[in-house]
Amino acid sequence: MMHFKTPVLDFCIVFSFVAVGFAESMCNYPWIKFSGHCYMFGVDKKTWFESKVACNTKNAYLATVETPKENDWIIQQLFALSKESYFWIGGNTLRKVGDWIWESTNEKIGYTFFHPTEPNDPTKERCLFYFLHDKKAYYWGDGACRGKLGYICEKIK
Ligand SMILES: [Ca+2]
Ligand SMILES: [Ca+2]
Repeated sequence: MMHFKTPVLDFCIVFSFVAVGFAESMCNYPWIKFSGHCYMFGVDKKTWFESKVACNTKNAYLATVETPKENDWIIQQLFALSKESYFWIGGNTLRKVGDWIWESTNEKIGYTFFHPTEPNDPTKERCLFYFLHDKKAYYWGDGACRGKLGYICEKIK
């Protein structure tokens, strides 16, 4: 109990309260935290470009899905949300047909989770989205960028 009164310990207690408060304030509703990032699931339907702008105005970007863990977590959220079956994410081939990149980083898409029948129209469908197949499973597909879907924003916490 003697130690509780030392200035150093008092400082540590105050600091940890401040640190926890700060971290929580960075993923406020409707943002959801996963692995150091915050995600927001938009269900007001927008084109891919409108979705990108909507994310950018929230200091975020259309989601980049780079690992199976991130993909699995997002799909869990989509099932939990169950308000919309189509969601834009940040992948596109706008610079070159068949050349998938993430819009926010310009990096080539490595890991993918396309349905076996997708991508199925490389010249016309140049933006990346999640869709619910047979009401059972979410996959990625290529879609016409002007289509109006839900969207997933992501930002660093
Ligand atoms: Ca990501
Ligand atoms: Ca397609």
